[in-house]
Amino acid sequence: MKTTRIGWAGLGNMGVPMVNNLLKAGYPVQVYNRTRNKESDVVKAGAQSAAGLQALATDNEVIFVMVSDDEAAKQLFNTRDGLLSGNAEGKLFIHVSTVSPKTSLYLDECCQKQGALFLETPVSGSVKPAQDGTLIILAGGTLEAYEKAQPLLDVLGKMSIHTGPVGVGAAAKLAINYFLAINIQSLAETVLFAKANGVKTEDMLTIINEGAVGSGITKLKSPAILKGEFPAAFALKHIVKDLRLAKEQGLEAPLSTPLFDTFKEAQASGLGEEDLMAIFKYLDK
Ligand code: NA7
Repeated sequence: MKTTRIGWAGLGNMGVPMVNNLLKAGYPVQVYNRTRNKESDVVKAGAQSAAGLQALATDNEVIFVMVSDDEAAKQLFNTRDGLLSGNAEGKLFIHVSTVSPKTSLYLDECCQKQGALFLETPVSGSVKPAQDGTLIILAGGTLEAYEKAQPLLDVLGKMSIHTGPVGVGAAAKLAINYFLAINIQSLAETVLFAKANGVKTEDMLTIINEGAVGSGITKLKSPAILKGEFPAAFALKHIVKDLRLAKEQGLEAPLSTPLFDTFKEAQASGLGEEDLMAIFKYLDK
């Protein structure tokens, strides 16, 4: 059994498999999720349920936060009985959610005021790499915080990159998710264009995946396209959020506006909780 006591707030699609990997690696993990009954699976796997957010921070040495967006993260850190409401001095907060660099810098400042260390570690990869412990972790923060976090990051990912100070990891994450969105939408558009001209979807996916343009993401998403089922590995609403953040961060590239608009419209049509590959369903009309 490892001795570093870990707290984890946020047990969504990503949080659960990541906690499971820390448990499997022998770490004691205490958990908190806003909807508390969603803690039951990881508790069955050996985690403890924390009394609340304040207790999560005071009882543990390293506290991970993995929630939806900027507002959720700010709430968790700063509500009256939140993570920073007790004595947080000397704690290391590792913030895994995808948020804007501005929010990340703000959370870092809040932690510094309490004498705590802060590291942003958004991840590239969704549920499957989270389950397999093969995420790519984009760290931003001081070298001290990064080195302290490294043994835990090694459990969660196949690699971590210390990209620079707080904010740079968040920016790297927005950039890679822009690339992801382009890949997903272009895959959907290509297959639909081919289908409209008599090419079987299965054949078109084979042509893509066996050739130089095939990639990890085209291979990963092909079964969902063939089945026509899109359970969320990475919810479409999250890519809308990330594209919004990227645009707020200055992304004005030619593809960015139509891409953002299409995913936004798909979300408005009711596909927000499905996987981002459900853009295929939205465009297939
Ligand atoms: P999910 O599966 O949508 O899970 C979101 C989590 O965030 C879940 O635990 C939510 O708790 C929690 N959440 C959302 N809003 C709040 C507020 N206001 N307060 C507390 N907790 C909240 O997301 P993923 O796990 O796929 O992704 C997480 C991040 O990684 C996200 O930034 C992605 O872009 C990448 P709930 O269960 O609803 O009570």
